[in-house]
Amino acid sequence: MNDYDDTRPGRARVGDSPELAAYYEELAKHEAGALWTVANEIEPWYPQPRSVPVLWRYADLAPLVRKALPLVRADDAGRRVVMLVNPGRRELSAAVGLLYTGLQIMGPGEAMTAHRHQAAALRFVHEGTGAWTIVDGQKLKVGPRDFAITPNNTWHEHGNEASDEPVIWQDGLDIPLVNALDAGFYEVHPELYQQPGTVVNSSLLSYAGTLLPYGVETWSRPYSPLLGWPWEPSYEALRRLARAGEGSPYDGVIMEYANPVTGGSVMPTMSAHLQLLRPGQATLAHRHTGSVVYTAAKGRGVSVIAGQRFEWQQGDVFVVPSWAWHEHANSDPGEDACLFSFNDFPVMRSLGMYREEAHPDNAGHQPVLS
Ligand code: GTQ
Repeated sequence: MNDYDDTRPGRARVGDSPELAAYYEELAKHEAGALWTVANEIEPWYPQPRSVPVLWRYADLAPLVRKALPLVRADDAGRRVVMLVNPGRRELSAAVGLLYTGLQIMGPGEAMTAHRHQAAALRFVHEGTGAWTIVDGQKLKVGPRDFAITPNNTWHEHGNEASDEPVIWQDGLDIPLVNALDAGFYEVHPELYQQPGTVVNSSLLSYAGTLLPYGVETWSRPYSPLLGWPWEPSYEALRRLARAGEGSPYDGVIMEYANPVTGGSVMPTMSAHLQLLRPGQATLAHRHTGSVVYTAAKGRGVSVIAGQRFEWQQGDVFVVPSWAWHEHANSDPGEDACLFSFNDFPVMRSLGMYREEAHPDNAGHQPVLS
């Protein structure tokens, strides 16, 4: 039986008649409607995302992002960002599902003003060595392929202290989620800029080891006290895990950037992963609720998403909509490939909506349609 058969008993299947049409008009005049006219649409058999799979090539986007540097002053724009917009989610400024992403450029010596908002933010650095951010008074320096978080409602500002090259980093925010919940707030810092503390990278000094600070403070906020994850130790962690075992059939060797105090996601609404595909490795297809934004961090490969084939290399960004079949392959026979990604799984899990399944046919692979 076809899963999509809405003529089955138990589904809404009311025909048309002039009497019904008149009745619907009467209801509409009272700001009311008949459930059975929309029931199958608003309660689909399984998720029907408006988002489509998309890949944005860094080689195409980076020149466009650089173009914005002389065109708009940072002070006027607030944040100088080129957003990646899913054709199915334009009205929400979403890259996929309820996740936003964009490429932000900061020129040499630039500093953005401080603000805070209900939306949570994360960063993945594409290029430039001079980037810094101040999160609630803590200054953090980040370099290429480093990951950092700006939890919701923390004061934050950032800039580029290099004298000769711009920084391009990728922002990931849950703005569309916050707006879907009608819960958005935004404040500009009363002094426009924060006073950075005297110790740089203090969250890394305290929390980036395998031991945790003891007895001095108890961390009770709902996000990770560690705010940054440099590339080298993150990549090294993956390589070590690769030595310890096979990894996941769907994701290769995959790790989560974790809150060191709880072991859980770095923030309550978004989680981030780093995964390694061995030379030539091809994973099996699976699907799950929750949307994912991927950034190729190293190497090159191919991902098949909802039957569409996407070739990627370092810097490219692509998205997997909720419940879309997807599988990844490293197309280099000699080098490993790494994907950074962020997602809304913590939302799915905390609301009891996380589901996952393996592709049942074709020895675990989906048919490639295009
Ligand atoms: O840095 O706080 O790309 O508020 C979009 C909205 C970045 C930020 C974005 C934001 C930010």
